[in-house]
Amino acid sequence: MSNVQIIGPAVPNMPWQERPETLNGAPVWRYSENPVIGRNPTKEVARIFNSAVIPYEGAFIGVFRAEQTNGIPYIYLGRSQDAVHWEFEEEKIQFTDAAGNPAMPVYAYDPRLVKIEDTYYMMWCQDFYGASIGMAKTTDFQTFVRLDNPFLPFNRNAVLFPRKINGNFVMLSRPSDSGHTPFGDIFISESPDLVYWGKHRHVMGKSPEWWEMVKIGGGAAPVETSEGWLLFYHGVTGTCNGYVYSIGGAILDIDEPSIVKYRCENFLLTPQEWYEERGFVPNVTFPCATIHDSATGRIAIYYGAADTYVGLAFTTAEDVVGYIKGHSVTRESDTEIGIR
Ligand code: BMA
Repeated sequence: MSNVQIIGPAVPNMPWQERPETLNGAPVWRYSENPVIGRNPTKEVARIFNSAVIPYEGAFIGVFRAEQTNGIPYIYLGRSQDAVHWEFEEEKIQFTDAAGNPAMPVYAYDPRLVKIEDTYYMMWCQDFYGASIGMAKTTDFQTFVRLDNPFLPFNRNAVLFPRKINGNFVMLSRPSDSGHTPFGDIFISESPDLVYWGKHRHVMGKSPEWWEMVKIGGGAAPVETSEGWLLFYHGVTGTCNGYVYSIGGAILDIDEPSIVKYRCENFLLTPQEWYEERGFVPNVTFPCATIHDSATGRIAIYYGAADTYVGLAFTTAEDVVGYIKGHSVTRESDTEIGIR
């Protein structure tokens, strides 16, 4: 019996490969058949990456950042029996307003997907007089109804927690500029109704660790565990040849998630395979979702690779929480409540 429990449903059909015997560094290992989504996945899409998947009706469904052949990103729906082989709809997701009228964003990228009670919520980055967060809900993956944009521009990397905390919806986000933002910390906001957002708090910032010196941003929706909220996020460093995006790990307090309990000083995964180092944007590993099984503690991390592919990596709650705790370095800006 594992010492670290995942709190949530069992997903016995989730994808899985055993940990290889030779693994140096963090206990996160790549799927041997990566990338799971290659180039030109459908007629009018050149690349799919930075995408979110979730168990659905005994199989899996996902919302995929698809760079169309005209270069504009939108979100496409995909379905899979095994969460490895995906079939995509040929037409992008059509959003409507509450009255059912078309309400398409100008563009949409980096979606996340979270189920709260019986509703699935998507968040993504879109134009709102500059880069900001869009949001929609669905119960059947047929109709997608836009919600009000939760935050003012500029903002990216919004991730809703998979349940209310102290009675409110809770969302991470990363205030930014409208370009290739050279700064950025993770903040948290609360809402009683997904319309009015407030009680903003700072969660954690870029750190002196060299792999996350420039900016960080929320990644997969936090996983509820017996140790707190397990957060896979991205950390960015700058080089003479541009940014490098790695995957980091932290554990947030279960009732006050603006408090970081543990934060791993090492990256959990950094670009090293051809599909992470070579593509539209080289050297990017960008986590957007996990599938996890409470019965076994297994976790599959879905990450965008080089703004071109989707990769899959595995860990267990026990392994990764142990590693994060064993290599934790927190600073005052992590452990404080986050108000100034
Ligand atoms: C960020 C976002 C991500 C992208 C990354 C690297 O600003 O646009 O979608 O993966 O840059 O290009």
